Parts: sequence; structure tokens; C-alpha cells
Amino acid sequence: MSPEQRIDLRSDTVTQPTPSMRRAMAGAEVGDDVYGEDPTVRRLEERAAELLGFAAALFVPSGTMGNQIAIRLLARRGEEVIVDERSHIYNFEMAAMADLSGAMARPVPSRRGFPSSADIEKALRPDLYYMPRTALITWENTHNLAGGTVASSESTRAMLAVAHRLQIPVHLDGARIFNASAALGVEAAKLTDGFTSVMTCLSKGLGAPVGSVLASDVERIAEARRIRKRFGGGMRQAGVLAAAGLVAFDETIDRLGQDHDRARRLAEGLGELKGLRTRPEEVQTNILMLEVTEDGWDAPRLVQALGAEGVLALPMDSRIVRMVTHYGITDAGVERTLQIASKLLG
Ligand code: TLP
Repeated sequence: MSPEQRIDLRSDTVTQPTPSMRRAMAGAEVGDDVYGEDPTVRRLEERAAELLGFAAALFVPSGTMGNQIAIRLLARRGEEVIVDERSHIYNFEMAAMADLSGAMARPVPSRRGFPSSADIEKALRPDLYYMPRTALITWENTHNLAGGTVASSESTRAMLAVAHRLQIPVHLDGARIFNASAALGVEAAKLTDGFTSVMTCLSKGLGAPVGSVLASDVERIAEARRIRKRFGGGMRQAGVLAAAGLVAFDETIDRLGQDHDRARRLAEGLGELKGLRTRPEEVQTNILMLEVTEDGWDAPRLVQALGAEGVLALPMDSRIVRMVTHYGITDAGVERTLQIASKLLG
């Protein structure tokens, strides 16, 4: 089966650059960004800062690097970083905070990805010389492993109130903050208000081929630039990539709601099949976690069977399969996925 015929629901990272991104990349004005001479990168950073409501931003190769630069920036060796126990930073970043920054993760439980302010407060260290200091709180919105959930403004506000009262910086892993913004109908800059730093990805729902940005104040971004270089992320004529990011900001933010509608439609249709459980009312954005409840099936087997029919999904454990919609998934792709799943599970 050719890649064009596949329905690839593994992630929103799989998108191909749009024709206008490819045109912008081909024509991008570039320079050596390590000398600060790439005008396209600079434009992307200015635009990202403006969209996220910060004074400055830094173009980075990946979301992981953006998160890890923020941690290096805001925590010192031997200090603790509060993380939700299912966060990307804790589960999918190779313990980088320990390896690169000497920091220790302090995982906190949550129901749908957002720990309560009471649980966060409980995890904060008292000021005792024989205990590690709590350096930083992290927050993920939308939350990937919880199924693309959107933080309520109440939960974010309550967490920020604790952080501000105790003067602890807060980093937002906003890889999909524009999905949260589309789901709530609220500008992204409103959702980032009160955070010390924010990372967002161009290479997920926004469809750009590569890249993320880290936003914060001018001083911190100047320091983040030094850390990026130390981490090996000083890129040269990166304007070729930033050009696609600018198109992503201009052309793809407004269409994210369609991905959310399609994820909901998938959840509704798959939930009707025997042996699958979905909770369509809980699908808020473009990520859907479906539970395989049928005896004789499990998540890896279902993923394999779907894959043989050209529908790609990700097994998360023995029972849970993840599907993510993005601009490469059309209404026809959703209907075809439902037909194939129904044929398999009948
Ligand atoms: N998520 C990827 C995988 O790594 C799981 C995906 O397919 O969803 N924060 C969040 C919330 C993310 O979901 C991801 C990537 C990242 C950070 C890291 O971004 P990259 O992949 O650019 O390093």
C-alpha cells in the first residue's frame, strides 16, 4: 500500500508539509542563525512570542529540546521538578532532566492529566536544608496520555496561584496549546498567561515538518539561546524550516477544530463496535484513546490487524490504542477507518 493510501492515525507528527509550506521553504530568505542572521527565523520567533503572549521566543528543533531547555533554565542540579505522572516530560523524554540538568522529577497523580492544586502543594518541599528544593512546576495542555484533554481555566488558575504564592516558576508543555485554544474558543495567549515559559510545537497539529518554539521573557530567552547551543541545537540556515512554521501559524491554526470533530466522530463510530470502548463525550481535541475490551483481542493485535488494512494507530499498552487526527485525515478517511474496524470486530 502506498503511503498516500494509508490512513495514518499514529500521531499528528506524521503530516506532510502543505504545498504552501513547501513553496515558502523553497523561497525562504536565510542566513546563519548562530550569528543571529536568519531573518525568517527571527520573524518566526517574533510571531510565536506574539501568539503566545510573551516578550521573546526561540526556535528549537523539537518539543523535547524546548522542554529540556526550559528545565535547564529554571532548575538547578539537585533540585526537584513537579510533573504530572503521565506527562510527556516524565514518560517520553528519556529522563533528560536527570541526564542533562541533574534535576529530579517529582511525579504527582492526576485524573485527566491536571494534578489538583492540593496535590501539587503536598508535593512541594518545605524549606529544610536536608531536603531538595522544589525548583519548578510543569503543566501539559492539551494532555497527550490523558487523551488530548484540555485544562480547565479553574484548574490552571488554582495551580498557578500556588506557584505564584510560593514564587515557583511554571513551565507549560503546550505542544498542542493551539488545540486547547481551538477547543475552548480562547486565544492561546490567554491560556499561557501566568506561566514562566511555554513550549509549543509547529510539527504536530499545525502540520510543519520540523520545529518547536520556547517562549518566555527577553532575559530568559537570551539564556535559553545559550543552553540551546550547549544542547547541540544551534541551527544554521534554519529559515528553511522556520518558513514552514510561519505558514503553519498563518494557515493551519484555524482548521484545528475540524480535527477535533473528526476525532469525536471516530470515537462515536468506534464506540458502537462490540469489544471497543471509547468515551466520545470526553474527546475534547484531536487525540482519542480507545480501550479494547473484547476477549481474544488486545491493543497490539488490533493495531496489527488495522495496519494490514492500511489504518495505522499506536498501541499504548495491552488494552489502549491511540488515534490522532490531523490535516491528512479527511472525512472519507474517518469513514473508511470505521468500515475497516467494523469489518474486523464485526
Ligand atoms: N509527542 C509525540 C510522542 O513523543 C509521544 C506524539 O506522537 O504525540 N510534549 C508533548 C505533549 C508531546 O506530545 C510531544 C511529542 C512532545 C512534547 C515532544 O515533541 P517532539 O516529538 O518534537 O520532541
